[in-house]
Amino acid sequence: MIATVLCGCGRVAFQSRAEDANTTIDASAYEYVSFEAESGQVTPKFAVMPDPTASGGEYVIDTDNAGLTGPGSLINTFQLAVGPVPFYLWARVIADDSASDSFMLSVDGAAAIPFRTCVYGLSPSWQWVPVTADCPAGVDCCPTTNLGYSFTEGSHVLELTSREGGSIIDRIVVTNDPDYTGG
Ligand SMILES: [Ca+2]
Ligand SMILES: [Ca+2]
Repeated sequence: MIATVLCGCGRVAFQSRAEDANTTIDASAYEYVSFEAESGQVTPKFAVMPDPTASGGEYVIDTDNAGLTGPGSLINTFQLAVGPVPFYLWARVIADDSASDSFMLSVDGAAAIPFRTCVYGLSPSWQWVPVTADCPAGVDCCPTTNLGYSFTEGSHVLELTSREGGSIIDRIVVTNDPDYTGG
């Protein structure tokens, strides 16, 4: 937009390009690491399912009807180029039933916490949701604070295990952009 205002003067136009370059540098201060859930290590009763509406044409579902403490897992490993700074975890999910809208999530081997994919409510459509602080006792779905993880530069591991059978995850984003909303 600056280039349009200053159009007609080669020297100023050059400066505007420099400003654009600076803007790009500022934007790139945020890191976005994005990967398919199904690119991870899938152990039954977690399973990969084909779906033309899923990112990459597939998603991962916990097919264990028993839910909590059931067998199976999804393990995704990712690399970060910066840190330690607060990072946020986001996932593309379908949460269309209160009985199939959560996993247990362990980050870098820490104690597992509930990851409620219904944080923005139930919907039959794909939606992006953050990993958030847990809801009050007895509340299944609620918008709460996005959890920040002070990840160091290098390799990290996300492990999902069963909490509610039928829960679905398609794609994962790890970012230090606090204004990120998915996609
Ligand atoms: Ca639930
Ligand atoms: Ca996918």
